Amino acid sequence: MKTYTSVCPYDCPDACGLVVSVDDGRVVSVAGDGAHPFTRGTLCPKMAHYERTVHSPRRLTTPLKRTGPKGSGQFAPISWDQALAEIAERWKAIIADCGAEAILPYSYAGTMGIVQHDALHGLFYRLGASELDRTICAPAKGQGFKDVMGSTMPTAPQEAQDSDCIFLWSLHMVATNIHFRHDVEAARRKGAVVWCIDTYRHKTADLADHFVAVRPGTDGALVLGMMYVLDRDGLADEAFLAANVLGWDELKVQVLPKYTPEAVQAITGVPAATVVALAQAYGQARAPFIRLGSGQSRYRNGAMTTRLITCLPAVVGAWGKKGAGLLTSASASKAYNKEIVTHSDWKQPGKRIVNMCCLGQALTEDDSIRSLFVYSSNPACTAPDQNQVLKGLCRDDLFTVVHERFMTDTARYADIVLPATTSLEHDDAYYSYGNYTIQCGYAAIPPVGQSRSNWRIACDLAHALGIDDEFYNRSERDLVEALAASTTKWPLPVDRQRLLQGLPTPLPLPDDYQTRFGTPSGKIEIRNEALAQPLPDYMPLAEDDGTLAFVNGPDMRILDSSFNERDELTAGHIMDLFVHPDDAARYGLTEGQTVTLANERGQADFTVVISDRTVPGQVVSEGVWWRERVKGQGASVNVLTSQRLTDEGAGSTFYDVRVHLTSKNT
Ligand SMILES: Nc1nc2c(c(=O)[nH]1)N[C@H]1C(S)=C(S)[C@@H](COP(=O)(O)OP(=O)(O)OC[C@H]3O[C@@H](n4cnc5c(=O)[nH]c(N)nc54)[C@H](O)[C@@H]3O)O[C@H]1N2
Ligand SMILES: Nc1nc2c(c(=O)[nH]1)N[C@H]1C(S)=C(S)[C@@H](COP(=O)(O)OP(=O)(O)OC[C@H]3O[C@@H](n4cnc5c(=O)[nH]c(N)nc54)[C@H](O)[C@@H]3O)O[C@H]1N2
Ligand code: SF4
Ligand SMILES: [Mo]
Repeated sequence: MKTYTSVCPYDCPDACGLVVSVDDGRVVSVAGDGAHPFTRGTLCPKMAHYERTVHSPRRLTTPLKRTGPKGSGQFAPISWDQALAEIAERWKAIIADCGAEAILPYSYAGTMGIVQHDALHGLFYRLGASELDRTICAPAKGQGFKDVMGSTMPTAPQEAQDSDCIFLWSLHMVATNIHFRHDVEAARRKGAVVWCIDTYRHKTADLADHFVAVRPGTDGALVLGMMYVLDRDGLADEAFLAANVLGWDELKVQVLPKYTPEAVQAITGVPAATVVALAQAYGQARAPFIRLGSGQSRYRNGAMTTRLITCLPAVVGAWGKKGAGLLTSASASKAYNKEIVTHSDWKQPGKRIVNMCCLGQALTEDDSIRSLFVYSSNPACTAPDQNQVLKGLCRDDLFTVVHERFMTDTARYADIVLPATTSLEHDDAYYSYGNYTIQCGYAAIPPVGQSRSNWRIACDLAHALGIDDEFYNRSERDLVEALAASTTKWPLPVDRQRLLQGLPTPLPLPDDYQTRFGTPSGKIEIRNEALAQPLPDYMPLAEDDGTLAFVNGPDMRILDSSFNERDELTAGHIMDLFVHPDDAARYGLTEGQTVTLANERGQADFTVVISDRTVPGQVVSEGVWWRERVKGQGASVNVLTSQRLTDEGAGSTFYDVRVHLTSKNT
């Protein structure tokens, strides 16, 4: 038995350190690394048995060619040589016929490792293919923070240990950021109070001292109500504001008067007294710490909402105080020079750019995309407007290649499926977007079956297409070493030896990282002259058709659609729907019955769970499930979500959904 340190590759802010035990070429167990500054020795339920994913009987082990209709899942094994030759031949013909923009790559963060994540970018730039705008997660949140703080680094999570008041804002911590709980509990032991602000009372809310239920998409108004009270009650830090912040005086005069607690109650559904209590808790805290999740930003007003929340620490002068701050996403990726892998110098100007949230439109509005290459992502399940995406994937004139570890919803529509390695079968350099740690992970076992890594595929395809560049002779290990060497650009020295040894490596933070503001003015910009709307204000959402708001939050057992391969994790309830007792009475629903949610995009069936975890007028379902796991027509939550984009950042609006409910027996 041998043990290796490694990194969790998934799209999760924790980026945990792993200790992997290997016996005779097989992974036998995976544990949390006690030496990792954020993992602190524990893993989430998904990764505690990562070996069941790595050695799953569902792993794809050979290239496959479709033998039945698209979506049927009927394939026959072929050799790698056949698969690569066929892809090269088809692409050459498409390029000759309609130009390389007829090829669209589609990928996201199936693995967060930089080498594998970006491995194919250069190849598609070089070909002159259409480019993908990778916006599905939370670009509006990033933009909203940047609008106020510029390049200022968000606060490190461990700082919260010294906070006396922590706000878990739009964050289902127990599901999506479980190791932050260590910091929250450490603060609590010293007397900190915890508030949770969300649309429904999930298991994270159960851990908080106070829960505030806000109407979907209205947090901007809630923040303005808090600022109204902070100003009214003399809780704003006027000295800090005068010295460090632009625009507070204008905001006070031009915007805040509209947001009395009563007016905010009408918009947000938060009782006026709670608006006041929340503001006072924030304003009176010695060191208030906000951990902001992404849900609030996935609306048509999402960037504006984040922008308003980002103003709060400035109003009370929280920046630079021990224990205080705001963590949206950590800036650890800045430690590396990603260009070593990405090769954006190969980009060709003027190429078509497809927003990944609009894949359905891109594939169906005309037939100009003739080939789709999907890797590290499962858009048939996770992209919005599932019915339109599936319609596009059904096109007979679309040549689809999917590089995957499992027969996902998307792989079922492929003409050719290529088997992919897991993170324990390839090398990579990782960073966290929820804490300031970086780490390298190296192959601990040989590839399962004939699977090949993204980097290997990039090299194979380059050679098959006759692209002769030295870049494609480099090894993964070589790229990892180059990335590790590039960390010299981090403001303080990084322990590169530790990093190359595959050990969790903390990024040291400058003493003034919370007080040197990375904006053009050098000040916090509540008023940002560069924006179309220089002063922030709440943007109401236009009312859509639909009687109920539909919140489709994360599930603890899976991660986006990853881990659906694990029967033991997905055996319990899926597609449950929290319905408030008042709505259950209104619709005459009983516990456990099937209901249909529908809107202009599609319909899906759910099992009713009557619960006061949600509020009247809002239904909630957790998890993005593979279609094969969903009863009936295989319609999962994304038949209901929309391809509309956010106000800034062109991001997804997964939570900005309204639906009608019908019960099967009425
Ligand atoms: N177990 C598990 N872990 C995950 C994931 C997963 O699916 N499952 N997904 C991974 C990915 S890709 C990401 S980006 C992160 C996301 O991690 P988070 O940011 O925690 O998750 P989100 O899905 O963005 O939603 C967070 C919360 O926002 C709430 N919310 C929705 N609308 C509003 C609103 O208008 N106001 C407020 N205050 N709250 C609102 C939702 O109810 C939800 O509880 O998690 C990662 N980790
Ligand atoms: N309704 C609803 N939909 C959502 C969300 C939501 O909250 N609600 N969340 C959204 C968010 S935040 C995100 S980020 C997206 C994510 O959506 P996706 O990008 O589709 O992410 P996953 O579902 O995790 O699928 C990743 C796939 O990559 C594969 N994979 C893993 N490692 C590798 C590798 O090394 N190589 C290759 N080739 N493949 C690999 C995995 O097997 C898996 O099938 O989903 C979005 N969809
Ligand atoms: S908490 Fe997140 S980073 Fe840690 S092991 Fe689980 S999925 Fe991976
Ligand atoms: Mo995400």
